[in-house]
Amino acid sequence: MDIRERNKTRDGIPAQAAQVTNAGRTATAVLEANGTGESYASKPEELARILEARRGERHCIVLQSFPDPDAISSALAHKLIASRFDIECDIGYDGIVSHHENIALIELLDIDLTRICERDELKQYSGSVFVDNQGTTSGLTDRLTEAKVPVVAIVDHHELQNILQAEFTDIRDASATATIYAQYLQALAPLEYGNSEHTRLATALMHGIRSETLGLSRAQPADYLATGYLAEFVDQTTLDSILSVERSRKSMDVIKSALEMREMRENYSVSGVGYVRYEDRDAIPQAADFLLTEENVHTAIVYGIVRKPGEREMIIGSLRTRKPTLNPDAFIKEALGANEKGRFYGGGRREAGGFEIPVGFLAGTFDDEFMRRKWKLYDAQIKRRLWTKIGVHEATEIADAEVEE
Ligand SMILES: [Mn+2]
Repeated sequence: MDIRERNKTRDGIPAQAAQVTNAGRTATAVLEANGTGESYASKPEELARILEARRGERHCIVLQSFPDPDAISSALAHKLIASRFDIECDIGYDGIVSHHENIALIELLDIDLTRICERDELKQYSGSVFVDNQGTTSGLTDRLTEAKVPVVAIVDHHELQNILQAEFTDIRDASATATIYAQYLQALAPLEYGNSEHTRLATALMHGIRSETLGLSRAQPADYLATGYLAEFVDQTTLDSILSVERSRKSMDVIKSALEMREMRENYSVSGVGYVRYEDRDAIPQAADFLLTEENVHTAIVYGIVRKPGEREMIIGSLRTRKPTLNPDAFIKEALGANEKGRFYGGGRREAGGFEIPVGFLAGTFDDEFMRRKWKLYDAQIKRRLWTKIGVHEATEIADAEVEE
C-alpha cells in the first residue's frame, strides 16, 4: 500500500491521542503501532537472511548527495551489521558534507565516508544499499544501475519513491532512519559496553535521531525506545561537542536574508534568498527551521539559487511544517510538478520536504543585471506555483509586476 495512503489513516488520529493509546504496551507492540499497524518486528530477521546469502561480498552504502546525521549514523549501523556477515561496506556519497554539525560529527567520531567521483569504478561492488534515501537524491543511483550493481537493501523513512527495486525494503513512517537501525542493532548486532566502535556508533545514532526530532521534542514512542536503548552507550561529552558547533557566518547571512525576504500569507512563510554558495547550501533548511519558529507560521519554505563552481546551477528549496494535515511530499509534488521525464522536482516526509530545480539554459554567471533578472524570474515563478497551490492568487500579479519593472 502507498505509504501516503497509510499516513492518511494514521493522521486521522491526533498525534497526542495516538501516543496516549500506545502507552503501556510492550516494546514490540509500540514499534508496530507507531507507524501503520503493519508489523516491522520481522524486518531484522529478514535483513539477516538477505545478508547471509551475500556473505563475503563488498557493498556500497549510498547516502544522499548532501548527507545528514541521520543518514551518516544509519550507514554506520548498517556497516556494523553487515560486518557480522563478512560483508565489507564503503559509505559513499557524491556531493559535499557542508553543515558544520555534520563535519563535527564525522571528525569527532572518526567516521570514514567515501566521496565517489566520476572516475571511480562502481563495478567493484556486488551490491548497493540505500539508507535514508531511495535513490532520488543521489547522483550515484544512475551510475550504479548502469554498472549493473544490484540493489540489496533500501531502508528509509521518506515517502515511497518507487524508482528502485531491492531485495530487502523497509520504508516506514518513522521519525528517523536511525530509529529503524537502533531496532536492527538490538536484534542483529547488540552493542557492547566499553567497545569504542559501539560507543561512536551509539553517539552518532543518538545525534541522528535528535536532529530528526528537533532534539526529541517531536519524538514518537519508537524514538524513545531507540534512544532508551542507545543511551547507556553514548559518549555524552562528544555528543555535547557536536551539538554546540556554531553556525558559520555565511549560514547566519542566509538566515538573515530569509528573515528579511519572507512573505507571509495564510500562515505560510515563503522566502527566496537569492544566490547561495554551494558550501552554504545547508543554510537553506536551517533558515526554514528558523522561519517556522515565528508565531502564526505553520509552514516555512525557503529557496535560493545554488551555484556549484563550473557545474550545474539549481534552485534548492526546503519546506518545514507543523501543520498535521499538510503532507510535504504531496504539497511539493503538486505545487512544483515534474520534469519532462516525469521525475518530480522534490518530495518529503512528515514535517519536512525539499526540492531541486535545474536552472538549465539560463545557468551561468554574467553581469549583475542579468543575474538580478534571472533570480527575479525564478523567484516569481516559484512563488506563483506556491501561492497557487496554497490558494492565494493576488500575489501572483505582484510578482509579475516586479519582473516587468
Ligand atoms: Mn532522515
